[in-house]
Amino acid sequence: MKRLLLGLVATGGLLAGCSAGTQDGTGAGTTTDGGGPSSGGSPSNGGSPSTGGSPSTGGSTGQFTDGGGGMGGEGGGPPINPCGTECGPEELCDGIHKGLDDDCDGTVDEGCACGAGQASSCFKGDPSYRDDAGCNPGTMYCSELGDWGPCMGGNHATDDCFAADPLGCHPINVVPFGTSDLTSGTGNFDDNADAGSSTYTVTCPMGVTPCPTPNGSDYTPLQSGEYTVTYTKTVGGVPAECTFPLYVGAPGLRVELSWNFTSPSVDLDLHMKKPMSTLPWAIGGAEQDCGFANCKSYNFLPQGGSAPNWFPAGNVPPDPVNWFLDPVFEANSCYFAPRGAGQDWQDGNQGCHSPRLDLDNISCTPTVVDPQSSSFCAPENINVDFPPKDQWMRIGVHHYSHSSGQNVMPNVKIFCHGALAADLGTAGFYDPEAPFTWNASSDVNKMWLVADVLFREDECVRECIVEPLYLAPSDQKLPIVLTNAQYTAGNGPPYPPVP
Ligand SMILES: [Ca+2]
Ligand SMILES: [Ca+2]
Ligand SMILES: [Ca+2]
Repeated sequence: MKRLLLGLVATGGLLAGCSAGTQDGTGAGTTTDGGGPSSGGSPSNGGSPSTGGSPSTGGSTGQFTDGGGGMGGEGGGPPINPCGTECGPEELCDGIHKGLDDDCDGTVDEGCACGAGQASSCFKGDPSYRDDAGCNPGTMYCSELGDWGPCMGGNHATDDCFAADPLGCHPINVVPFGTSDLTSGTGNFDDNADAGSSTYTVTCPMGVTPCPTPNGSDYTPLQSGEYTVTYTKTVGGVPAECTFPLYVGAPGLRVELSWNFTSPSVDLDLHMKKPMSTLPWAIGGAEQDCGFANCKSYNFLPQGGSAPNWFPAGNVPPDPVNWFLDPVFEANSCYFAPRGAGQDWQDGNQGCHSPRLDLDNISCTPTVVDPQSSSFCAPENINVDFPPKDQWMRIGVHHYSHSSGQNVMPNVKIFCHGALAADLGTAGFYDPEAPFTWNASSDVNKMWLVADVLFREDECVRECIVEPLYLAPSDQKLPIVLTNAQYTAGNGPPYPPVP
Protein backbone atom coordinates (compact mmCIF):
# COMPACT_ATOMS: atom_id res chain seq x y z
CA MET A 1 0.00 0.00 0.00
CA LYS A 2 1.26 3.40 -0.91
CA ARG A 3 1.17 5.28 2.27
CA LEU A 4 3.02 8.03 3.95
CA LEU A 5 3.54 8.07 7.65
CA LEU A 6 4.90 11.39 8.65
CA GLY A 7 7.38 10.86 11.39
CA LEU A 8 6.38 13.60 13.72
CA VAL A 9 6.92 11.67 16.83
CA ALA A 10 5.69 12.39 20.28
CA THR A 11 8.31 14.00 22.39
CA GLY A 12 10.06 12.21 25.13
CA GLY A 13 13.20 10.29 25.54
CA LEU A 14 16.12 12.33 26.64
CA LEU A 15 16.65 13.12 30.26
CA ALA A 16 17.47 16.71 30.90
CA GLY A 17 21.05 17.20 31.81
CA CYS A 18 22.43 14.21 30.02
CA SER A 19 24.22 15.01 26.85
CA ALA A 20 26.83 13.16 25.00
CA GLY A 21 30.33 14.44 24.95
CA THR A 22 31.56 15.73 21.68
CA GLN A 23 34.61 16.77 19.83
CA ASP A 24 33.64 20.23 18.83
CA GLY A 25 30.99 22.81 19.21
CA THR A 26 29.21 22.52 15.93
CA GLY A 27 25.59 21.74 15.81
CA ALA A 28 22.35 23.52 15.23
CA GLY A 29 23.81 25.62 12.56
CA THR A 30 26.89 24.44 10.82
CA THR A 31 29.62 26.84 11.59
CA THR A 32 32.92 27.79 10.15
CA ASP A 33 34.86 30.43 11.90
CA GLY A 34 38.34 31.06 10.68
CA GLY A 35 39.00 33.97 12.93
CA GLY A 36 36.93 33.61 16.01
CA PRO A 37 38.21 32.71 19.40
CA SER A 38 39.25 29.11 19.58
CA SER A 39 38.51 28.78 23.23
CA GLY A 40 35.31 27.19 24.22
CA GLY A 41 35.32 24.38 21.79
CA SER A 42 35.78 21.86 24.51
CA PRO A 43 33.36 19.04 24.86
CA SER A 44 30.33 19.85 26.86
CA ASN A 45 29.64 17.58 29.75
CA GLY A 46 27.00 16.97 32.28
CA GLY A 47 24.57 19.02 30.32
CA SER A 48 26.07 22.38 31.09
CA PRO A 49 26.15 24.64 28.14
CA SER A 50 29.51 24.76 26.53
CA THR A 51 31.11 28.12 26.95
CA GLY A 52 31.98 30.22 24.01
CA GLY A 53 30.62 27.68 21.65
CA SER A 54 32.76 28.63 18.73
CA PRO A 55 34.36 25.63 17.18
CA SER A 56 38.06 25.42 17.09
CA THR A 57 39.64 26.64 13.94
CA GLY A 58 39.86 24.45 10.94
CA GLY A 59 36.60 24.93 9.17
CA SER A 60 34.53 22.15 10.59
CA THR A 61 31.67 21.38 8.30
CA GLY A 62 29.53 20.01 11.03
CA GLN A 63 29.66 16.56 9.54
CA PHE A 64 30.35 13.77 11.92
CA THR A 65 33.85 12.53 11.34
CA ASP A 66 34.77 10.27 14.18
CA GLY A 67 33.39 8.17 16.90
CA GLY A 68 33.97 10.54 19.73
CA GLY A 69 30.43 11.77 19.96
CA GLY A 70 29.16 9.01 22.12
CA MET A 71 29.99 5.91 23.99
CA GLY A 72 29.46 3.37 21.32
CA GLY A 73 31.12 4.84 18.31
CA GLU A 74 34.30 2.86 18.23
CA GLY A 75 36.18 2.97 15.02
CA GLY A 76 34.14 5.68 13.35
CA GLY A 77 30.58 4.52 13.83
CA PRO A 78 27.79 6.97 14.36
CA PRO A 79 27.32 8.58 17.77
CA ILE A 80 25.35 6.60 20.29
CA ASN A 81 23.36 8.34 22.97
CA PRO A 82 24.80 7.29 26.34
CA CYS A 83 21.56 8.35 28.02
CA GLY A 84 19.43 5.80 26.27
CA THR A 85 20.08 4.95 22.67
CA GLU A 86 17.30 3.98 20.33
CA CYS A 87 19.68 2.30 17.90
CA GLY A 88 18.58 -1.21 17.02
CA PRO A 89 19.79 -4.06 14.87
CA GLU A 90 17.71 -3.30 11.80
CA GLU A 91 15.90 -0.56 9.91
CA LEU A 92 12.15 -0.41 10.56
CA CYS A 93 9.62 1.17 8.24
CA ASP A 94 6.23 1.82 9.78
CA GLY A 95 4.49 3.86 12.41
CA ILE A 96 6.85 5.54 14.81
CA HIS A 97 9.80 4.20 12.83
CA LYS A 98 8.95 6.02 9.61
CA GLY A 99 11.48 8.77 8.99
CA LEU A 100 13.86 7.49 11.64
CA ASP A 101 17.19 5.74 11.20
CA ASP A 102 16.48 2.80 13.47
CA ASP A 103 19.72 1.00 12.77
CA CYS A 104 21.72 4.23 13.07
CA ASP A 105 23.74 3.67 9.92
CA GLY A 106 23.21 7.24 8.74
CA THR A 107 20.57 6.36 6.13
CA VAL A 108 16.86 6.68 6.86
CA ASP A 109 14.38 3.98 5.91
CA GLU A 110 16.69 2.16 3.53
CA GLY A 111 14.80 -0.78 2.08
CA CYS A 112 11.40 0.70 2.98
CA ALA A 113 8.75 1.03 0.28
CA CYS A 114 7.02 4.32 -0.53
CA GLY A 115 4.57 5.68 -3.07
CA ALA A 116 5.24 8.02 -5.97
CA GLY A 117 4.93 11.63 -4.88
CA GLN A 118 5.23 10.97 -1.18
CA ALA A 119 7.67 12.86 1.00
CA SER A 120 8.61 12.59 4.64
CA SER A 121 10.59 14.22 7.36
CA CYS A 122 13.73 12.25 8.20
CA PHE A 123 16.38 12.16 10.90
CA LYS A 124 19.78 10.52 10.48
CA GLY A 125 21.52 8.72 13.30
CA ASP A 126 20.41 7.73 16.79
CA PRO A 127 16.67 8.56 16.93
CA SER A 128 16.88 9.36 20.62
CA TYR A 129 18.54 12.67 19.73
CA ARG A 130 15.70 13.90 17.53
CA ASP A 131 14.15 16.21 20.12
CA ASP A 132 17.43 17.73 21.31
CA ALA A 133 17.91 21.44 20.90
CA GLY A 134 19.94 21.86 17.77
CA CYS A 135 18.58 18.71 16.15
CA ASN A 136 15.93 18.95 13.48
CA PRO A 137 14.74 16.74 10.66
CA GLY A 138 15.34 17.03 6.94
CA THR A 139 13.13 15.99 4.06
CA MET A 140 13.27 12.93 1.83
CA TYR A 141 11.34 12.16 -1.34
CA CYS A 142 10.13 8.85 -2.65
CA SER A 143 12.22 7.89 -5.68
CA GLU A 144 10.80 6.59 -8.93
CA LEU A 145 12.02 3.18 -7.86
CA GLY A 146 9.58 3.18 -4.94
CA ASP A 147 12.15 3.61 -2.21
CA TRP A 148 13.27 6.64 -0.25
CA GLY A 149 15.83 9.04 -1.66
CA PRO A 150 18.47 10.81 0.41
CA CYS A 151 17.52 12.81 3.48
CA MET A 152 18.24 16.43 2.62
CA GLY A 153 18.53 19.41 4.92
CA GLY A 154 18.11 19.27 8.67
CA ASN A 155 20.64 18.82 11.43
CA HIS A 156 21.15 15.25 12.44
CA ALA A 157 22.70 13.04 15.07
CA THR A 158 25.23 12.19 12.39
CA ASP A 159 26.13 15.88 12.41
CA ASP A 160 26.55 15.91 16.22
CA CYS A 161 23.48 18.14 16.40
CA PHE A 162 23.05 17.21 20.07
CA ALA A 163 26.27 19.05 20.83
CA ALA A 164 24.98 22.34 19.45
CA ASP A 165 25.81 25.49 21.26
CA PRO A 166 22.34 26.45 22.46
CA LEU A 167 23.30 30.08 22.22
CA GLY A 168 24.70 29.93 18.70
CA CYS A 169 23.07 29.79 15.27
CA HIS A 170 19.82 27.87 15.47
CA PRO A 171 16.64 27.10 13.56
CA ILE A 172 13.90 29.72 13.30
CA ASN A 173 10.29 29.55 12.15
CA VAL A 174 7.88 31.77 10.29
CA VAL A 175 4.48 31.32 8.66
CA PRO A 176 4.23 31.57 4.85
CA PHE A 177 4.29 35.21 3.70
CA GLY A 178 5.26 36.32 7.20
CA THR A 179 8.46 38.36 7.45
CA SER A 180 11.26 36.86 9.49
CA ASP A 181 14.14 38.81 11.04
CA LEU A 182 17.05 36.53 10.18
CA THR A 183 19.21 38.03 12.93
CA SER A 184 17.08 36.04 15.37
CA GLY A 185 18.70 32.85 14.04
CA THR A 186 22.32 33.86 14.66
CA GLY A 187 22.15 33.76 18.45
CA ASN A 188 25.43 34.99 19.87
CA PHE A 189 27.35 34.08 16.74
CA ASP A 190 27.06 37.59 15.36
CA ASP A 191 28.09 39.30 18.59
CA ASN A 192 31.69 39.77 17.52
CA ALA A 193 31.01 40.64 13.89
CA ASP A 194 32.86 43.61 12.46
CA ALA A 195 30.49 46.51 12.04
CA GLY A 196 28.68 46.33 8.75
CA SER A 197 30.07 42.92 7.84
CA SER A 198 26.94 40.84 8.41
CA THR A 199 25.18 39.51 5.33
CA TYR A 200 22.50 36.88 4.74
CA THR A 201 21.75 34.63 1.80
CA VAL A 202 18.91 32.12 1.57
CA THR A 203 18.58 28.88 -0.35
CA CYS A 204 14.99 27.84 -1.06
CA PRO A 205 13.58 24.32 -0.87
CA MET A 206 13.35 22.26 -4.04
CA GLY A 207 10.71 23.54 -6.44
CA VAL A 208 10.31 27.03 -4.96
CA THR A 209 10.78 29.29 -7.97
CA PRO A 210 11.49 32.13 -7.95
CA CYS A 211 13.44 32.02 -4.70
CA PRO A 212 13.01 35.32 -2.85
CA THR A 213 16.15 37.10 -1.70
CA PRO A 214 16.57 38.74 1.72
CA ASN A 215 16.12 42.46 2.12
CA GLY A 216 18.98 43.08 4.53
CA SER A 217 18.11 40.76 7.40
CA ASP A 218 14.38 40.66 6.59
CA TYR A 219 13.07 37.68 4.70
CA THR A 220 9.58 36.95 3.38
CA PRO A 221 9.15 33.37 2.15
CA LEU A 222 6.23 32.66 -0.14
CA GLN A 223 5.90 28.91 0.15
CA SER A 224 6.27 26.35 2.88
CA GLY A 225 9.38 24.27 3.34
CA GLU A 226 12.83 24.22 4.89
CA TYR A 227 14.96 27.14 3.76
CA THR A 228 18.66 27.36 4.50
CA VAL A 229 20.06 30.65 5.71
CA THR A 230 23.78 31.37 5.40
CA TYR A 231 25.04 34.14 7.65
CA THR A 232 28.44 35.59 6.91
CA LYS A 233 30.49 38.05 8.90
CA THR A 234 34.06 39.11 9.39
CA VAL A 235 35.82 39.14 12.73
CA GLY A 236 38.90 41.35 12.65
CA GLY A 237 38.74 41.11 8.89
CA VAL A 238 38.64 37.32 8.82
CA PRO A 239 35.52 35.84 7.26
CA ALA A 240 33.32 33.37 9.09
CA GLU A 241 29.88 31.93 8.53
CA CYS A 242 27.17 29.74 9.90
CA THR A 243 24.09 28.18 8.36
CA PHE A 244 20.76 27.53 10.00
CA PRO A 245 17.34 26.37 8.84
CA LEU A 246 14.34 28.63 8.44
CA TYR A 247 11.21 26.54 8.74
CA VAL A 248 8.30 28.03 6.85
CA GLY A 249 5.09 26.32 7.72
CA ALA A 250 1.57 26.57 8.97
CA PRO A 251 -0.12 24.48 11.64
CA GLY A 252 -2.16 21.42 10.74
CA LEU A 253 -2.85 20.79 7.06
CA ARG A 254 -1.75 23.17 4.34
CA VAL A 255 -2.14 22.40 0.64
CA GLU A 256 -0.33 24.56 -1.90
CA LEU A 257 -1.26 24.62 -5.60
CA SER A 258 1.01 26.23 -8.14
CA TRP A 259 1.50 25.81 -11.87
CA ASN A 260 3.70 27.13 -14.63
CA PHE A 261 2.70 30.74 -14.13
CA THR A 262 4.57 31.75 -17.27
CA SER A 263 1.29 31.01 -19.02
CA PRO A 264 -0.69 33.92 -17.61
CA SER A 265 -4.14 33.02 -18.86
CA VAL A 266 -4.65 29.69 -17.11
CA ASP A 267 -7.04 29.47 -14.18
CA LEU A 268 -6.67 26.38 -12.02
CA ASP A 269 -8.60 26.11 -8.76
CA LEU A 270 -7.78 24.23 -5.60
CA HIS A 271 -10.59 22.35 -3.87
CA MET A 272 -10.88 20.37 -0.65
CA LYS A 273 -13.76 18.15 0.38
CA LYS A 274 -15.31 18.09 3.82
CA PRO A 275 -13.79 15.22 5.82
CA MET A 276 -15.24 11.87 4.69
CA SER A 277 -17.80 13.57 2.40
CA THR A 278 -18.89 11.48 -0.55
CA LEU A 279 -21.08 14.23 -2.00
CA PRO A 280 -20.22 15.52 -5.48
CA TRP A 281 -17.69 18.23 -6.14
CA ALA A 282 -19.29 21.67 -6.43
CA ILE A 283 -17.25 24.11 -8.48
CA GLY A 284 -19.67 26.92 -7.65
CA GLY A 285 -19.34 26.28 -3.93
CA ALA A 286 -21.18 24.08 -1.45
CA GLU A 287 -20.85 23.14 2.19
CA GLN A 288 -18.88 19.99 1.28
CA ASP A 289 -16.48 21.65 -1.16
CA CYS A 290 -14.09 24.42 -0.11
CA GLY A 291 -13.01 26.39 -3.18
CA PHE A 292 -12.83 29.79 -4.80
CA ALA A 293 -16.59 30.40 -4.72
CA ASN A 294 -17.19 29.95 -0.99
CA CYS A 295 -13.98 29.64 1.03
CA LYS A 296 -12.15 32.97 0.85
CA SER A 297 -11.91 35.64 3.52
CA TYR A 298 -14.96 37.59 2.39
CA ASN A 299 -17.06 34.42 2.31
CA PHE A 300 -16.57 34.17 6.09
CA LEU A 301 -16.62 37.86 6.99
CA PRO A 302 -19.54 37.57 7.38
CA GLN A 303 -20.09 33.86 6.85
CA GLY A 304 -22.20 33.12 3.77
CA GLY A 305 -24.60 30.25 3.35
CA SER A 306 -22.35 27.98 1.30
CA ALA A 307 -19.18 28.81 3.26
CA PRO A 308 -18.00 25.63 4.99
CA ASN A 309 -18.96 25.14 8.61
CA TRP A 310 -17.39 21.74 9.13
CA PHE A 311 -16.61 21.43 12.81
CA PRO A 312 -18.76 21.27 15.93
CA ALA A 313 -19.35 24.50 17.78
CA GLY A 314 -17.74 24.53 21.18
CA ASN A 315 -14.63 22.62 20.18
CA VAL A 316 -11.34 24.03 21.34
CA PRO A 317 -7.94 23.24 19.80
CA PRO A 318 -6.40 20.79 19.26
CA ASP A 319 -9.88 19.50 18.39
CA PRO A 320 -10.95 20.83 15.01
CA VAL A 321 -12.46 24.30 15.15
CA ASN A 322 -14.01 26.59 12.58
CA TRP A 323 -12.58 29.81 14.00
CA PHE A 324 -9.43 30.24 16.05
CA LEU A 325 -7.87 33.50 17.15
CA ASP A 326 -4.33 32.85 18.35
CA PRO A 327 -3.32 35.32 21.06
CA VAL A 328 0.07 35.56 19.34
CA PHE A 329 -0.62 37.80 16.37
CA GLU A 330 2.13 36.31 14.22
CA ALA A 331 0.76 32.80 14.73
CA ASN A 332 -2.44 33.62 12.85
CA SER A 333 -1.04 32.44 9.54
CA CYS A 334 -3.98 33.76 7.51
CA TYR A 335 -3.06 37.30 8.58
CA PHE A 336 -0.11 37.24 6.17
CA ALA A 337 -1.82 35.86 3.08
CA PRO A 338 -0.94 37.59 -0.19
CA ARG A 339 -2.95 39.84 -2.46
CA GLY A 340 -4.61 41.66 0.42
CA ALA A 341 -6.33 38.61 1.88
CA GLY A 342 -4.18 38.81 5.01
CA GLN A 343 -5.40 42.33 5.71
CA ASP A 344 -8.99 41.12 5.29
CA TRP A 345 -8.51 38.49 7.98
CA GLN A 346 -6.76 40.99 10.24
CA ASP A 347 -9.62 43.43 9.83
CA GLY A 348 -12.06 40.66 10.72
CA ASN A 349 -10.24 40.27 14.04
CA GLN A 350 -11.52 36.73 14.54
CA GLY A 351 -8.32 34.87 13.72
CA CYS A 352 -8.38 32.26 10.95
CA HIS A 353 -11.18 30.04 9.72
CA SER A 354 -10.70 26.35 8.91
CA PRO A 355 -11.00 25.48 6.15
CA ARG A 356 -10.07 28.53 4.10
CA LEU A 357 -8.68 29.34 0.67
CA ASP A 358 -6.32 32.27 0.71
CA LEU A 359 -6.94 33.48 -2.84
CA ASP A 360 -8.12 32.57 -6.30
CA ASN A 361 -5.31 33.01 -8.79
CA ILE A 362 -7.23 33.62 -12.04
CA SER A 363 -4.42 35.28 -13.91
CA CYS A 364 -1.12 36.76 -12.88
CA THR A 365 2.01 38.49 -14.11
CA PRO A 366 5.20 36.56 -13.41
CA THR A 367 7.34 39.69 -13.28
CA VAL A 368 5.40 41.18 -10.35
CA VAL A 369 7.37 40.68 -7.14
CA ASP A 370 5.11 42.35 -4.55
CA PRO A 371 3.11 39.54 -2.90
CA GLN A 372 0.33 41.99 -2.05
CA SER A 373 -0.17 43.01 -5.68
CA SER A 374 -3.37 41.66 -7.22
CA SER A 375 -1.34 40.36 -10.18
CA PHE A 376 1.29 38.53 -8.11
CA CYS A 377 1.67 34.89 -9.17
CA ALA A 378 0.72 33.40 -5.83
CA PRO A 379 0.01 29.73 -5.21
CA GLU A 380 -3.50 28.90 -4.04
CA ASN A 381 -3.56 27.49 -0.52
CA ILE A 382 -6.18 25.73 1.54
CA ASN A 383 -5.55 25.36 5.26
CA VAL A 384 -7.16 23.37 8.04
CA ASP A 385 -5.32 24.48 11.16
CA PHE A 386 -6.60 21.77 13.50
CA PRO A 387 -7.49 18.82 11.29
CA PRO A 388 -9.84 16.11 12.55
CA LYS A 389 -8.35 12.73 13.44
CA ASP A 390 -9.03 9.52 11.53
CA GLN A 391 -10.99 11.17 8.73
CA TRP A 392 -9.93 11.36 5.09
CA MET A 393 -9.88 14.74 3.38
CA ARG A 394 -9.79 14.72 -0.43
CA ILE A 395 -7.88 17.28 -2.48
CA GLY A 396 -8.77 18.18 -6.05
CA VAL A 397 -7.63 20.63 -8.72
CA HIS A 398 -10.09 21.97 -11.27
CA HIS A 399 -9.05 23.19 -14.73
CA TYR A 400 -11.39 26.16 -14.88
CA SER A 401 -10.27 28.04 -17.97
CA HIS A 402 -7.39 28.24 -20.35
CA SER A 403 -7.01 30.84 -23.06
CA SER A 404 -3.43 30.38 -24.19
CA GLY A 405 -1.96 27.61 -26.25
CA GLN A 406 0.51 26.50 -23.61
CA ASN A 407 -0.13 23.31 -21.68
CA VAL A 408 -0.30 23.60 -17.91
CA MET A 409 1.52 21.52 -15.32
CA PRO A 410 -0.10 21.77 -11.89
CA ASN A 411 1.85 21.02 -8.74
CA VAL A 412 0.37 20.28 -5.33
CA LYS A 413 2.41 20.19 -2.17
CA ILE A 414 0.81 18.79 0.97
CA PHE A 415 2.21 19.86 4.34
CA CYS A 416 1.31 18.32 7.68
CA HIS A 417 2.28 20.24 10.81
CA GLY A 418 4.69 22.24 8.66
CA ALA A 419 6.52 19.26 7.13
CA LEU A 420 6.26 18.24 3.50
CA ALA A 421 4.22 15.05 3.17
CA ALA A 422 3.71 14.84 -0.61
CA ASP A 423 4.77 16.65 -3.77
CA LEU A 424 2.49 15.73 -6.66
CA GLY A 425 1.97 16.70 -10.28
CA THR A 426 5.40 17.76 -11.42
CA ALA A 427 6.65 14.70 -9.54
CA GLY A 428 5.10 11.36 -8.89
CA PHE A 429 3.28 10.74 -12.15
CA TYR A 430 3.82 8.31 -14.99
CA ASP A 431 6.43 5.63 -15.24
CA PRO A 432 9.06 6.72 -16.08
CA GLU A 433 8.53 9.93 -14.17
CA ALA A 434 7.07 12.81 -16.12
CA PRO A 435 4.98 15.81 -15.05
CA PHE A 436 1.22 15.56 -15.07
CA THR A 437 0.20 17.87 -17.93
CA TRP A 438 -3.15 19.31 -18.97
CA ASN A 439 -3.76 20.17 -22.60
CA ALA A 440 -4.68 23.79 -23.19
CA SER A 441 -7.91 23.05 -25.02
CA SER A 442 -9.05 19.46 -24.64
CA ASP A 443 -8.62 19.21 -20.87
CA VAL A 444 -10.51 22.30 -19.73
CA ASN A 445 -13.27 21.73 -17.16
CA LYS A 446 -11.79 18.56 -15.72
CA MET A 447 -11.04 17.72 -12.10
CA TRP A 448 -7.75 16.10 -11.04
CA LEU A 449 -8.16 14.04 -7.88
CA VAL A 450 -4.83 14.59 -6.18
CA ALA A 451 -4.74 12.75 -2.89
CA ASP A 452 -6.52 11.80 0.31
CA VAL A 453 -5.03 12.97 3.61
CA LEU A 454 -5.70 11.65 7.10
CA PHE A 455 -4.31 12.69 10.46
CA ARG A 456 -3.99 10.22 13.27
CA GLU A 457 -2.49 10.13 16.73
CA ASP A 458 -1.95 7.57 19.40
CA GLU A 459 0.22 7.44 22.48
CA CYS A 460 3.31 6.81 20.38
CA VAL A 461 2.96 8.61 17.10
CA ARG A 462 1.47 11.77 15.62
CA GLU A 463 1.34 11.44 11.89
CA CYS A 464 -0.43 12.27 8.70
CA ILE A 465 -1.00 9.77 5.96
CA VAL A 466 -1.16 10.91 2.35
CA GLU A 467 -2.56 8.51 -0.21
CA PRO A 468 -1.90 9.90 -3.69
CA LEU A 469 -4.76 8.91 -5.99
CA TYR A 470 -3.84 6.85 -9.06
CA LEU A 471 -5.84 4.94 -11.59
CA ALA A 472 -5.81 1.21 -11.02
CA PRO A 473 -3.43 -0.49 -11.34
CA SER A 474 -1.62 2.13 -9.33
CA ASP A 475 1.85 1.00 -10.37
CA GLN A 476 1.35 2.82 -13.66
CA LYS A 477 1.04 6.02 -11.65
CA LEU A 478 -1.59 7.52 -13.92
CA PRO A 479 -3.59 10.41 -12.44
CA ILE A 480 -7.34 10.23 -11.88
CA VAL A 481 -9.01 12.98 -13.92
CA LEU A 482 -12.80 13.34 -13.81
CA THR A 483 -14.91 14.91 -16.51
CA ASN A 484 -17.53 17.50 -15.69
CA ALA A 485 -20.22 14.83 -15.80
CA GLN A 486 -18.25 12.66 -13.38
CA TYR A 487 -17.28 15.23 -10.77
CA THR A 488 -20.73 16.79 -10.64
CA ALA A 489 -22.18 13.33 -10.01
CA GLY A 490 -19.80 12.05 -7.38
CA ASN A 491 -16.65 12.24 -5.29
CA GLY A 492 -14.56 9.74 -7.28
CA PRO A 493 -13.29 6.42 -5.96
CA PRO A 494 -14.05 5.39 -2.35
CA TYR A 495 -11.82 6.58 0.44
CA PRO A 496 -9.18 4.13 1.61
CA PRO A 497 -9.91 2.21 4.79
CA VAL A 498 -9.38 4.31 7.90
CA PRO A 499 -6.23 2.83 9.46
CA1 LIG B 1 13.03 3.78 10.02
CA1 LIG C 1 19.22 3.21 8.56
CA1 LIG D 1 -7.75 29.91 -9.60
